Amino acid sequence: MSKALIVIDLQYDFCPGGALAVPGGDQIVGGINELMHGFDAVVFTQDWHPEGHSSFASSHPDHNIYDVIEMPYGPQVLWPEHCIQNTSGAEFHEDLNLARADAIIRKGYRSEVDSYSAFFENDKITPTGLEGYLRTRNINDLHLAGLATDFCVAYSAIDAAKLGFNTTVHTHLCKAINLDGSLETALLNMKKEGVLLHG
Ligand code: VGL
Ligand code: ZN
Repeated sequence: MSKALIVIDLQYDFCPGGALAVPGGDQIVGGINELMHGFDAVVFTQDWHPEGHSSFASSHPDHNIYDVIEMPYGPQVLWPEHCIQNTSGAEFHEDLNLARADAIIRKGYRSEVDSYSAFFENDKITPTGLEGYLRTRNINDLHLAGLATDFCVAYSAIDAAKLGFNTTVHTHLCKAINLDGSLETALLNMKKEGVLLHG
């Protein structure tokens, strides 16, 4: 049995100066590099949207950034355009130790569905393939860090716990967007699913 570190979306668009900047997003890079030492496997996720993605407010002329709309798969927050494929904003932070990546999972690449979780798209049924990757490598302990605590980290951690992985979120190595109390809700939901919060 092995343990993996999953580093969530440490990309320039989520760092200060980026299109969907998370306050302090760049401050956790060094700590995450340190944390990698103790793991059998390290996996990175990369938010990877095509231009005109349906999660962008710009794709919905009647709506504003941060509006919540009803999509065929459920409610969806509308974001500023971010992490567009092959742009500099979609690149990983240059200080991140990418050499340790055993695998990089891209997500959100289908125009019509967003994907917060590293395991399933927001329709909650389309898998990214990460579960199979981890299981075939005999990994049962997952540790998560990255951006953003209340969206991609929380959705990934909750799916991981539901899939039966022992799941820990390193909260001091995550930063939040915090829209309308989303951080508090995310922390509560993670605890409810049995996710260990390691502060
Ligand atoms: C994320 C909003 C939109 C995240 C990604 O990485 O938390 N949030 N796309
Ligand atoms: Zn996104």
